[in-house]
Amino acid sequence: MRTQVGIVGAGPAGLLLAHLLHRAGIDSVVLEARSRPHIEGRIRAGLLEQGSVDTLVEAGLGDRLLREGLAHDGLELRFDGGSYRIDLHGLTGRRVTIYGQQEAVKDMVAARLETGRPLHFEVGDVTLHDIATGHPRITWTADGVAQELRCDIIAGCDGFHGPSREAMPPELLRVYERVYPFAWLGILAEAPPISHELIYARHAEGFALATMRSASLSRLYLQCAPDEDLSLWPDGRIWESLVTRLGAVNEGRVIQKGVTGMRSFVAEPMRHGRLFLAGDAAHIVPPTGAKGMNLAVADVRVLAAALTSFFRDGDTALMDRYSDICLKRVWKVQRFSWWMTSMLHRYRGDDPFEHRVQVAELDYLVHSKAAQMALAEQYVGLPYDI
Ligand code: FAS
Ligand code: PHB
Repeated sequence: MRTQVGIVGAGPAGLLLAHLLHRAGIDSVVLEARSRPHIEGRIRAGLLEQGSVDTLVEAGLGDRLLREGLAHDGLELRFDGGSYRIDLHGLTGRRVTIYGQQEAVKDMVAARLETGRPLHFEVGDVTLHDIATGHPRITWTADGVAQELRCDIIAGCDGFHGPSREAMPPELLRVYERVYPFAWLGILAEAPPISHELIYARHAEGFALATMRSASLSRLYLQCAPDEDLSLWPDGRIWESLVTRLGAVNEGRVIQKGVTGMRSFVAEPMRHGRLFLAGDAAHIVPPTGAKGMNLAVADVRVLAAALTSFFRDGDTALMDRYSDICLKRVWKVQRFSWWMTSMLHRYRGDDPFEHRVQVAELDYLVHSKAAQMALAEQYVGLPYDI
């Protein structure tokens, strides 16, 4: 099999890249380890920056997003018994949109299948070869039959646990990581959201976040231990803890429950030879800043432009700058996500100094327009570098 770009992974990064390349007349093959129902059912991110919405709409992927997405002009912070709204749109003229990641994946899978170009599900043993040459290859198995794809470029969009980052020469790879001493227990519940906007709550018992997927579907998270045993959290205990931390909730049938670990992770560089990493394959952020999927979109915008220059004009300038351009944004978003996480979570529960400093940070934030502008312009999404 031969193509121009071999894409490993059909998450937001891989699917969006395939779509943008197809629109530029560049051929690709997408290889995905899981089944279509699995990737379309994976409950993950939910919040899109203005730039991500604009990117999807401009690419012709935004019809349902514009119909069903929930546009938000602000968010709420709760701490020390108080409740404060940050006027995102008033401060920046931009807004964020709630649209489940799995919905965006469904839209992009449908768009890919409509092109008739290859998207292989349930592939096995994906292995990258000759990435430092001009003729990289990907081998894999489909129904136990060995396959090979010869291509000009490989895009590693296979998430944190995929093979692409592992294919980078270890002596060239620099990894930066911080693992947080807590996780998020997330639920999806058939209950109307308690507010039309998101609520981030800092509480002595721990962090909580009230978000949503529709007017009748709530998405709620609460801070828990990093190795939390979900069996110790029956629904009743979850609702009780959410009431303690948020002040009030609308209870309903819990239809999904899971624990998500929290880490900050960056692998540099994001490119070696003809292999380009994008999205979670290169970086992970704690979800407090709602940036994971949005960073994947930002990487792919740069990669699609770089590969278009390469295939159309033989110009490698943008390819050669790909990693540097992406990492400039990645590190700003890492810092923002780390800051939001540090301000809102209980680290060392009995540390009175930590408690006072966190409350002071939040108190300064909600009483300073300058501080609110700093939060707002990062939360709605910084302008793209290119
Ligand atoms: P993805 O991980 O989405 O996609 C990678 C794809 O590669 C997957 O489909 C995988 O099956 C495939 N793959 C892996 N190995 C492969 C192989 N060997 N061969 C072929 N395919 C392979 N972000 C937020 O902003 N807010 C949140 O609340 C949030 N919650 C999250 C909860 C969980 C449990 C996780 C894991 C992540 C969460 N994220 C959240 C972050 C998440 O949304 C990611 O940032 C986003 O999925 C990144 O997209 P991709 O880079 O495409 O990676
Ligand atoms: C979500 O809706 O899943 C969500 C929103 C904001 C976050 C994290 C998750 O910071």
